[in-house]
Amino acid sequence: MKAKPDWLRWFCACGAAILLAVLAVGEARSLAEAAGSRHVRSRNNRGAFSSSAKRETPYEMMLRTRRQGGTRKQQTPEPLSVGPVVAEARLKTVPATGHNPARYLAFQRRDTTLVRPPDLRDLPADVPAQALYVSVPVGDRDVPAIVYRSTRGWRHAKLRLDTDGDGLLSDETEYVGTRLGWFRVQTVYAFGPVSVPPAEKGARPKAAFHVQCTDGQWLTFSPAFYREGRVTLDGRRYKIATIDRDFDGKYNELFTPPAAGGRAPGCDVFAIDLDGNAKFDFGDAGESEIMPLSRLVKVNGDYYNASVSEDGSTVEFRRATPGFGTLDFGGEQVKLRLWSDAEHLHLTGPGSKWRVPAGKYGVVSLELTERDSAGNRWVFRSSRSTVTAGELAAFEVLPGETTSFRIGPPFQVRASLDRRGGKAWVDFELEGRAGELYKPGGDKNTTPIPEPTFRIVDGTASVVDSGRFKYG
Ligand SMILES: [Ca+2]
Ligand SMILES: [Ca+2]
Ligand SMILES: [Ca+2]
Repeated sequence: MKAKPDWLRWFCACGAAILLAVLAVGEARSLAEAAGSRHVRSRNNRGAFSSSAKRETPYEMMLRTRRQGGTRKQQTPEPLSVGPVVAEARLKTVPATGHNPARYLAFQRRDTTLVRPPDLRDLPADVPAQALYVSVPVGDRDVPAIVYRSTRGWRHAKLRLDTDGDGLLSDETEYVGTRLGWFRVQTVYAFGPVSVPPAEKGARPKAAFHVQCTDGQWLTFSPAFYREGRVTLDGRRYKIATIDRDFDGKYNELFTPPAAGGRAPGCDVFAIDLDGNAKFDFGDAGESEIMPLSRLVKVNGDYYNASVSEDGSTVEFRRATPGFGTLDFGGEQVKLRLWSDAEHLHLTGPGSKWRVPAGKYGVVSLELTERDSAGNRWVFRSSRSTVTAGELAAFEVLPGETTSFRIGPPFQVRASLDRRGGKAWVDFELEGRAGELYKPGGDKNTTPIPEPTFRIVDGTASVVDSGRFKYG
């Protein structure tokens, strides 16, 4: 939603906008509450709960079992037992061009700003009065950079990074952008591959990544190289890949929930061509051949522990036997996609109880089906931010234990305001009992509910702006 330039006026009006937006979803919300009337738990009781040891860390569990004379310890299986190495793959470095596994989960994004970082002491001579600045994530460093359209010659789009942190750009490589697809809706320039030497000499190999700038609003960064090799498991050969997502020179950072976003697991990435079509196919969590790095890989029904070396050049496979716990969604009809440090899963069906490998999980997407008292069937889908909100964003399944959730209606309406790239965004979502978030739209008896409308009014009740919410 585009804001009027008078920010003070907008600020006064935004509160009214939220109220109107809340009213606009009144029907969906009241119906959702009706659908949830069979749930009698109060919000104070919302969220995850497990049987006896639900909140215990492994250390606390150990203390408790010791207090109980060690009997429990004997009954609780280990989260994972692994055998000897059955295969070792050696991987070589290959460029990330064309259809490659680094295109999907291994890119990072940063918004631009018009504010020049105080550390940048000089600028190239052809910088116009207004340029864009961005901090580039390289491992644990933020490298300042400038993007601008040159005031000279062909007025090329250019990029420079202060890779050595001395505040000077004159000593840095100049990257000239190539415009991608002139008929695109968005204006996208591609730069690079850009290389950044390690902060300390010899500490890590050079980081190298591709950069794209979209509409001058944001930049994305994806690895210029990844590692690829082959492994034979149970007599069958598989192509595999390891990807250093954050350019820190290490390839072995495991997934730890919560994820930063639905395409941002926040860890390094692993890929395996399970169907043998010579491509790493990307799909939803639990089905994709490109996945956040985890302890377990399921190949042809068997579990393996895949141990990636720090430099990504070798992967050791051991047969693994995970301990299993139970995931219980209280009889709700759900479709769940989860990332984990154990196994990535796609779970579906009524009954909603599953036996899953013990591990730390985060829900990436959720679809919930409810029926109201009139027999209408409602389908609610998680919003993009569900991976970072509520109890489902990060939880643990312990071996031999049950982790339970009570989700869905009655919903609360959660509104937010954000200001990005010179625009103001008003957003709202429906929050279920475990703090999980849904798009306010949905399906009622297979018919999509239109996105709610909004109006912004100022202090004199005059309409400043109006429109309809849109959800991707
Ligand atoms: Ca410099
Ligand atoms: Ca890494
Ligand atoms: Ca494949």
